[in-house]
Amino acid sequence: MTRLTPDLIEGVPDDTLDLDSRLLKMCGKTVKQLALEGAGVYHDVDFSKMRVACVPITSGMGIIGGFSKSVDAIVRRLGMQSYVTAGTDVNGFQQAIRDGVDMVMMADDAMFVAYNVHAARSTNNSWGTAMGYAVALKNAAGGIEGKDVLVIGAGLVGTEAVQILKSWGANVSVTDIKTEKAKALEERFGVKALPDVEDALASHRYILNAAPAIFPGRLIQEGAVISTPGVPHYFDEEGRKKAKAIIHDPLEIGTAMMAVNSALFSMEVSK
Ligand code: 2YJ
Repeated sequence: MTRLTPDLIEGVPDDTLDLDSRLLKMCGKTVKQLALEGAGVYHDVDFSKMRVACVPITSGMGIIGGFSKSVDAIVRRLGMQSYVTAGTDVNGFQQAIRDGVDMVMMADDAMFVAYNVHAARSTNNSWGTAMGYAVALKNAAGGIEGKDVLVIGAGLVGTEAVQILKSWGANVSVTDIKTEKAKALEERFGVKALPDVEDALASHRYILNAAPAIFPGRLIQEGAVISTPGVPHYFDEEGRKKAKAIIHDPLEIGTAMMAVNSALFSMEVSK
């Protein structure tokens, strides 16, 4: 899993309008609407009674400046109540439980979860990112059933994305610079493993990029729709001109998807 850096998430607490207006243009939906759809809900939900604690975690490579604050801002924008605990790690978790929160958000280097206290269930960021970006791709592509979709990267997010897109009836191909990883997904899920990342990219219009890769514009198809959680994020001028949509943000789509999905575990909401 790629580690976020403070400069990557610097703008997160303030830039929701920009992300929502970009998503509205590309997908016709806001972050909250995409997250609800990813959780199987097609109407607005009032989350104002959901109380969330974001716990900074010092283990491994330690605190990422601005991370908990950004998660807190994302959760608030969904209409939930949220705060960052004063204590870190187990101490912060204990504080959250003592305060009687409904959900705890916390991340170390390998795992980022939204834990619903009442349901004793969590949603992790790999699934949240894959689902959030798959829903965005589906909307930007005007439906995904029967379409050829390429997943780049056969890691945690890519593996989730392959399963999600396949379950929606897309013709899924997967590619990874480690060809054996793509091959393993071919065997597990009956998707197609493509050995050459560049050829795979050049031959697809609908792409979910779950790899830390930078793609030259010459390989991008005219009118391509690219849903791309991967960091670093960079597309050259040619790529930006040719693509119909490039969907990316450093943290918000995956985090909103996790928070909404876990919140719904303990809410009575019609589907
Ligand atoms: O609490 C903190 O500040 C840190 N322990 C946060 C660590 C955040 N985790 C990561 O950066 C993960 N490696 C990746 C998160 C995936 C976001 N798409």
